[in-house]
Amino acid sequence: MAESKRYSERASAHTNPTAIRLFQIMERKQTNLSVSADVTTKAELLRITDAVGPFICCLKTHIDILSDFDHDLVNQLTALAEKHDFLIFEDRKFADIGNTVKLQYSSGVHKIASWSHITNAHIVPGEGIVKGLAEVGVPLQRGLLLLAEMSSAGSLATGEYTLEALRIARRNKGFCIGFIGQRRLEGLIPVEEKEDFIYMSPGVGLTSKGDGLGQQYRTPREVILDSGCDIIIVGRGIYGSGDTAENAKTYQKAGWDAYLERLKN
Ligand code: 5IU
Repeated sequence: MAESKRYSERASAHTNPTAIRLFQIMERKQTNLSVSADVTTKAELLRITDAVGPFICCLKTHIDILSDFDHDLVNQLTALAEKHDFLIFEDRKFADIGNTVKLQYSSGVHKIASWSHITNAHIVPGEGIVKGLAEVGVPLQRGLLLLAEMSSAGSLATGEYTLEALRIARRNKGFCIGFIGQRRLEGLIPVEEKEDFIYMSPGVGLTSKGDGLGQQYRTPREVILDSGCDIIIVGRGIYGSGDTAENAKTYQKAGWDAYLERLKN
């Protein structure tokens, strides 16, 4: 099972260039932390990114919430990704038919595919969404995550829907590198030894249990050790209050300690 292997071992066995880079960064920097910076100005996003950069493997963005988006921001984020050695994941949650998402991914104001190493998609429209995104993402060596589950209360992504995400990912292995979810799914359907999906999990907090708008938090230990996910995604727990860099360091340690403990099992 992938979850009992080191990230470095998984890097050597993988075939997707983005997945390989991600695992290598995780091992090199000893971090399974992704910071989600949901802020609405360029200055704030760049401040948070520079502060958390040394402690993360991946920065998760919502580029469409910025009031002052421009291409200089993309250049600066890309420079910070090189300076601190992390990947960029635009949490776009594509949800339309293949032909439309292809255009949303490649074009428009944001041109997501040109700078974002990883993006994600709902499977509501069916497999065509993956085919459409792949036409843009595969030539650029990008990686796609499917939304298998959500952290919010009352999420409809459960049961058969979640299993279908796994089946779609299996049929599109070169490009689908994993899932956004709350737990490893492989136990639910027999796994092939060579398969290795990355599980990134949002809804992570060390102190808070929720936000009054449906978000539900679990600890890094619950996510990495108990649920077998690979990467914790943390937002307000890091930039919400206190010292951003110190908070990131705390979550990095909590996530990495849980991973080391998992390896012992
Ligand atoms: N996010 C979730 N839950 C999900 C998915 C995405 O919280 O199931 I899919 C996003 C929303 C936000 C970040 O960008 O992850 C979590 O931020 P906080 O840690 O501030 O709640």
